[in-house]
Amino acid sequence: MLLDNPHEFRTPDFIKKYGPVLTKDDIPYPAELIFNAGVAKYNGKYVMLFRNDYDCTRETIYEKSPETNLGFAVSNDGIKWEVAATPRWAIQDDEICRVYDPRLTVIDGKCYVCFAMDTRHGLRGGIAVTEDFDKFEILSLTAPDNRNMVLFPEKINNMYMRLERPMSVYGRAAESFDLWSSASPDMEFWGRTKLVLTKEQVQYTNSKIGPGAPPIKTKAGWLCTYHAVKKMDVDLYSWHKWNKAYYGGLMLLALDDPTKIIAMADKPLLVPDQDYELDGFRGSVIFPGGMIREDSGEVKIYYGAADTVECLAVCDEAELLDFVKNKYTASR
Ligand code: BMA
Repeated sequence: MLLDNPHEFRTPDFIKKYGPVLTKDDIPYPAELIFNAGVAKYNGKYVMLFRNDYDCTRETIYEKSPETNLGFAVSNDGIKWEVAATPRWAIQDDEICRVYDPRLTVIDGKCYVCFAMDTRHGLRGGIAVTEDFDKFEILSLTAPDNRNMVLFPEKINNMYMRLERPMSVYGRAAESFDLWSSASPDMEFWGRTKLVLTKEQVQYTNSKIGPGAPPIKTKAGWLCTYHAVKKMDVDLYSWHKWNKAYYGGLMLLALDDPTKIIAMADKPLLVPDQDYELDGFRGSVIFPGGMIREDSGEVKIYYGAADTVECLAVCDEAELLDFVKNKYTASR
């Protein structure tokens, strides 16, 4: 059965959706919701760190929060994944409740993991480094509340840079979160924090925005995805009452100063329009977390769909650049 699509936009036709590349059926340990993965090319393979929410069912998930761990998978082609026998990262102690929504960036041969950490005293954004996806060394944690951090893949003007989404409570209307950047000389101390994109600049959102996948470098600028939330008047297909649609957006930041936007697509890049995106734990959620540019110019975009499965969409860098400058026409 094809579900009704309640969205006013459609995914542009140059995006080829592959569908889910990882679901709970692929996981050799307790797993229910597989989504919001970070993906990178590392030591000649594609690597993925994915979020696994488990110990939950459709009936009970709102009475009892699921458990969360991060699983690890490798691939030769970025499409078929081999999942490691055990989960790789789960932290829980008196203060830390869980880590989730990882994003991966390789810098100078090391793999950095940005993650969200729920603690008893608020939500923190963290950066860790790993060489083997077995041991993770945490390099920095933000003050609460902050999350959705992504790192640029190289130093810019001699500084590491990240995009992030602090959650302003007092100075802003409810759930009006924006996208910011910070810089660091060493991955530990972060400062020079600047506002990059406000939710008012995104025409198709009436709620919050936040970074998506780590940016990729093109000759024209840094291509960055972000998520943008629209509260809908209709109930979306979900395991529970849910009306927040998440779209994938696209912007281009200046190469020498990525706090400056040089182009922005006025329509969403990824719109939930397939059954596996429309229906699930939280229907109509698209959450980009990984983007890989191949030497051929092909770009692979990985995203969580409906907070239930991990998906892949493929397109071409040239088409993304046309789209971000609002020059894409279906007939090109
Ligand atoms: C956000 C985060 C994401 C999730 C999204 C939609 O606030 O919790 O992990 O994918 O909501 O539920």
